[in-house]
Amino acid sequence: MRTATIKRKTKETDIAVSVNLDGKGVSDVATGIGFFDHMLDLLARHSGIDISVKAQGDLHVDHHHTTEDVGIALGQAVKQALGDMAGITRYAGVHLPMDETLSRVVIDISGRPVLVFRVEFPRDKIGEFDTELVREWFHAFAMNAGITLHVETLYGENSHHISESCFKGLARALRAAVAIDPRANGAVPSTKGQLGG
Ligand SMILES: [Mn+2]
Repeated sequence: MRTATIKRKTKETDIAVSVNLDGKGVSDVATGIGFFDHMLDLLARHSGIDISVKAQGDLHVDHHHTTEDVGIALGQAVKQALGDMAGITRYAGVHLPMDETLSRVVIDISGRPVLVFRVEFPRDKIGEFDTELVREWFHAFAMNAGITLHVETLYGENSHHISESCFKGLARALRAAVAIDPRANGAVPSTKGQLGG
């Protein structure tokens, strides 16, 4: 089974994350931030990855540490669950509509962490959540999962829809990229024979 559990505790946050890449998209998420829980819930549902996140953070400061540190822990969990990446599809890309918004998310499970994030939000906040934290989360996730991730919102008007299209796009791209490719015959999908450098 491709599973992993990560526990991460600092003076700012205390986080436990579990993933099952071959799950059914079941989420069990509690970060103390309603909108963020909504995004992680979507991520699980649409990726098919079972995701559990329990986070207690310094929300009296703001939502920054909790959002970023969940991204770090979830990225580490996905990387650990992927193991040597044998047999994975590796590349995937989707266009993900959410009403008037369209985002493109393209992923390479390369072992080389890169984020290109071309997303602009019309509003500074969605509920209590600072929209600038969407980028912080994607950056933390990509760096720690060791993936190359390109996210671009091509157009959109509503900040909630824009964020949702990014998370759902990541979900659908991840779903395809982590899937076992039957034609790979268990090989690591690189002419170098390994991923990560
Ligand atoms: Mn929504």
